[in-house]
Amino acid sequence: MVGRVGPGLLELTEAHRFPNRPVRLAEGLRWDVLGLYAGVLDGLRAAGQVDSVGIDGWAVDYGLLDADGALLGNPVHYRDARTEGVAEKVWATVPAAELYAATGIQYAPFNTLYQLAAARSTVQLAAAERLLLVPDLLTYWLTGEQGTELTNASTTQLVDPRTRDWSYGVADRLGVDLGLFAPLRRPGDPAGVLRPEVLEETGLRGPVPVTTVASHDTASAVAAVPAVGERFAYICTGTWSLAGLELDAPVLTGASRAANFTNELGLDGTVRYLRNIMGLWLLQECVRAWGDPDLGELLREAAEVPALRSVVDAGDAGFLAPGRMPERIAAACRDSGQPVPSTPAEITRCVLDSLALAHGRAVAEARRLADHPVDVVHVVGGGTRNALLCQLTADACGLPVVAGPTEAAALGNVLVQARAHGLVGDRAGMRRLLARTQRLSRYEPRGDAAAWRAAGARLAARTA
Ligand code: LRH
Repeated sequence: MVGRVGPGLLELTEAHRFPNRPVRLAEGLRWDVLGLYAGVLDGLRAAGQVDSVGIDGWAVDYGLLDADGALLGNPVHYRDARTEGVAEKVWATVPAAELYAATGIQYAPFNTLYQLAAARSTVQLAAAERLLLVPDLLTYWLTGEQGTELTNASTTQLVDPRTRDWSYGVADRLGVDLGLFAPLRRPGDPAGVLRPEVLEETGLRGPVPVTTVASHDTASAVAAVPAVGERFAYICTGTWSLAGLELDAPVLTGASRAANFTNELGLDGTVRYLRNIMGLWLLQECVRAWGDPDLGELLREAAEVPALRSVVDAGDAGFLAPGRMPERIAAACRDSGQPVPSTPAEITRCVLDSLALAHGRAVAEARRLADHPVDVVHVVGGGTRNALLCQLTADACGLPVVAGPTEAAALGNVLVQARAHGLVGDRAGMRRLLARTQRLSRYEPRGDAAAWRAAGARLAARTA
């Protein structure tokens, strides 16, 4: 994505798009990270001369390097089964409540901390001198320089959200060698320049600076929420839905832990207080199983299916792994004594109702747990293209939804680079520029908030 930024100007154009296809090997689910790097180089070639480059990507996963800086094996996908049952073993050393009090990070089986515990006795980890999170790994290949960007580092569950530094106590008790990680760097910090070999391959003229951005894609997306003031909630929709608030300080209470809210770090030391919801992954996996039918038509048919007939718990980690998603959704409805959706339109409606319900519950609980007022819900990311999901989300939240921008992560990435180069002002200034320049749609809540509350209560009772 190429951004152009100036006074009253914020434009994004797509230079090149490439798929990110995980590969299932005998040893498990792996990322094709060399394919991704090749895609990045193709993207730079297509982009042409640029003033700065920044990389963001998904959280928690990493590559290991040996003493020569060579990659050891293919990075493991967070949906891989290796972390099953690992958290319980970690909690035997540091109880879950203490981990939450120290790191503020929600329980998810794939947090880097649990991945490292799962890898403990592997040859690769023993041989590793360095661990780089995926965006930091790509940045390293572009520049030859290593660092650990803070917003993404927070998703390892090894960072203290109060000091915004490593949680030395947790690492020590769990035997995690923090020396594996490169020094922390923050959004806006320089990250080096494109290596001569990269310039040669892409045809760019050096020097081209690489700038540290909020390298966790969700942190970049939250930075690009076009909110005015502070009384807003956001939902970053894509493969995941990340629903919550931007706060100045973490919420580390027992109630917050019980509700499985996370305190990830955002731009400028803010806290992203949010909950992970399975997101459009549920639909993507169904669509894959159905052989990629026309999505527009499927959504039109789903809009005709009566609302809230059956809902599943879109926060359930049981939906994490790929495969057989329509059957798994139907089984979840059957097991909870609800009508079983069978046609693609019925299953799609069940997924969208379930997502909207989970969005509504997350926003309501975040408001309550953080004691933070919310007048409007900003929906950003790929899900903004799905008008039915946006409308249902407004209905379930009982609040207006402002949808857009779609490419929020890319815009947040570009704006942080632009700010580092003196082109835009502070966070509020970035948001004003977004609100002025991006196409946004507004959805008003339609009546029956009580029906959504009742559906939520029914689901909670059935899945208890
Ligand atoms: C979204 C995301 C999310 C993480 C998940 C692993 O792309 O970064 O914030 O929880 O991937």
